[in-house]
Amino acid sequence: MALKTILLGLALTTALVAPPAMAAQLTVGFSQIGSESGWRAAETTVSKSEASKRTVNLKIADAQQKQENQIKAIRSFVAQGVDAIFLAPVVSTGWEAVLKEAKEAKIPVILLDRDIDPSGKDLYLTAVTSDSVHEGEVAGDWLAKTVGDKQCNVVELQGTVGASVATNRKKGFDTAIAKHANIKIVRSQTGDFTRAKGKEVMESFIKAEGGGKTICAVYAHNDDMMVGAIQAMKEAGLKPGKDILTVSIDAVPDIFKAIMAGEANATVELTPNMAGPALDALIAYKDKGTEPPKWIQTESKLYTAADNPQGAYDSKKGLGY
Ligand code: GYE
Repeated sequence: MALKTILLGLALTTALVAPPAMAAQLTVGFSQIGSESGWRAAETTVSKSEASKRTVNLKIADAQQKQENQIKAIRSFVAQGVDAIFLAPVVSTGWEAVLKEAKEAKIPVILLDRDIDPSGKDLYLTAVTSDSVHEGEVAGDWLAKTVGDKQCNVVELQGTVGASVATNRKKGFDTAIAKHANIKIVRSQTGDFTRAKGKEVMESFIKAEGGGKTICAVYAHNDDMMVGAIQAMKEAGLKPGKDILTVSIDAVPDIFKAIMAGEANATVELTPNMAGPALDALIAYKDKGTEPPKWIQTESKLYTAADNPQGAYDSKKGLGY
């Protein structure tokens, strides 16, 4: 073959395998709630790694649980002209004005892990969340199945007041137990999704319920509050997981430890990877104009001692919980 042909061939091959002109790197601003729970910490860690896998520049602003800080962060992302905004809304109301500003600036907003009121539907591109009503139902169904016909007084640790997930997890659980006259919620209070408040509120429930004797089960809207509640029960001389049943949500490594120790009974898993699907939807939208569905739903799976808690624990390690 003539040298010229070989050289031409080489040049063509190189042209074919050379990457196409690199799309401009995307910058995404993420208004994160804070670090109230192990799940939230893992979500932040996983978001960073999912962004770097896709060479997206992710700027995270920690709002320390305050909506006003989230609003400020969004305004600052708009001023910086980011390509998109991810928002984990601490509460479900009060977003209209700031999300309109983002919309006017043509910056798409994607909700992560919590929802806003339905009236705000046209103010965001998509929401990556679990079905949090269903999570509550899964928890309630597990309890109903476990107690059978036995009379069961439940105490409930709610998540942050006004958060979509707290409202929905309550609603789902209430619906599930409404079918069972023997199960009722006797006390319900917010523990703000934290271990410390979960423990504090559980202590007051135990006092109010004859040292815990009249409590059959604890339902907590997240595992961190349950870990706090387990501590409170142990300090009161009770045996969580035996005297008092537990069911909560998130599937953080520490709840698997408690399940293995026989001190917790069940958890509903929530993936900390909300950013991965959000980034894929965003990239497809930017590159090809693909409109994502309004809701990208993650799975909710129940775990008990029968579901290889050691394996679940191992698979969660290193994810930043
Ligand atoms: O379950 C809880 C957290 O919004 C789904 O927030 C999230 C919840 C999660 O702090 O642990």
